[in-house]
Amino acid sequence: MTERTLILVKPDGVKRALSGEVLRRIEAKGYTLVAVELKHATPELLAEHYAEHVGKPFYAPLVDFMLSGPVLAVVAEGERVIEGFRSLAGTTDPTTAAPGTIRGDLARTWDLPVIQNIVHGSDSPESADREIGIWFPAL
Ligand code: DAT
Ligand code: MG
Repeated sequence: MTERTLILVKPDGVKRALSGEVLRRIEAKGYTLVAVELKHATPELLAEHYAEHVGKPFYAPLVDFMLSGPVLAVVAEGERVIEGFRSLAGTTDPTTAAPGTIRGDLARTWDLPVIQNIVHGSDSPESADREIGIWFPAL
């Protein structure tokens, strides 16, 4: 079934000039770009986006990190794109993310209070609907 997902190139990816590389991988896989916009997050927007993580020990450093620079917000469309992009991204910890994935190829673990792993991707159809509404209310 054709679906849409919300992808973010996080501040580490934008700073390292990897936005184009992430878009290239999304397009090379055959997904369609529906919306692409450089945005600055706010604490309020992140509290919605990361609602499931509010109160966890890494939440405050996660917010600081996500506010440390612009993010590239992307809506991509395609057959099973939600799980497909999660697979392209690789697992959360970049040290053990599989080679061939965005996180596995392009990130490593730093001695930081929060994991910096270049990209976000929605994890379910419900999350995708919610997150697209947060980042692209006009869509
Ligand atoms: P994912 O981004 O793979 O969906 P998540 O939703 O569990 O992972 O967490 C959101 C982000 O928060 C994740 O990309 C990196 C950071 N993070 C998650 N768990 C962490 C932990 N135990 N320590 C530090 N940072 C963490
Ligand atoms: Mg997540």
